[in-house]
Amino acid sequence: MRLTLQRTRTIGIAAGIALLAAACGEKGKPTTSAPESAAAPSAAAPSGAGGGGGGAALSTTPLTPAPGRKVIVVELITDETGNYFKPKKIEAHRGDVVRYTLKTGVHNVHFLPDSNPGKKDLPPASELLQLPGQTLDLLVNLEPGDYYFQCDPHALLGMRGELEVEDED
Ligand SMILES: [Cu+2]
Repeated sequence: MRLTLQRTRTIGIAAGIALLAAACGEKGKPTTSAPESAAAPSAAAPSGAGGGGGGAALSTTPLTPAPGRKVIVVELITDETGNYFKPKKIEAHRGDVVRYTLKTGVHNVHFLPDSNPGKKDLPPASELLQLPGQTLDLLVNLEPGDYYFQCDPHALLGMRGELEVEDED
């Protein structure tokens, strides 16, 4: 009785080892097609800041202003008075970072092309921000001029703003 038990146990362990070995073997197989270098999109991160062209974008990761430039915080708010950007009018120089920051509510930021006739390099509409503290950074590299932006869900309720890009000084 005892012997049999012991025996089965040993067999069990042996089987386990065999299984393990098989699993390892499988993992060890040379991976045939490694889709690594498919396409490294140089999309995000206007790392140089300031100098460089390229379209603007609203970045969910914080950006750094160009040397000597600043971060301008614009809050996105829902409260008993409504839905709004604060401030709703901002002045920026090229190389500044406009940091849209969600305080309350659910909002996005959209530089609506139809409301910005003739303007180039408008960032595409952002996703909705839902978590307080979430940010969208815009490194300002737009041509000088006045730009309109809005929150899509609340535009008709007056959640609109204006970004004035100053001439270089
Ligand atoms: Cu909104």
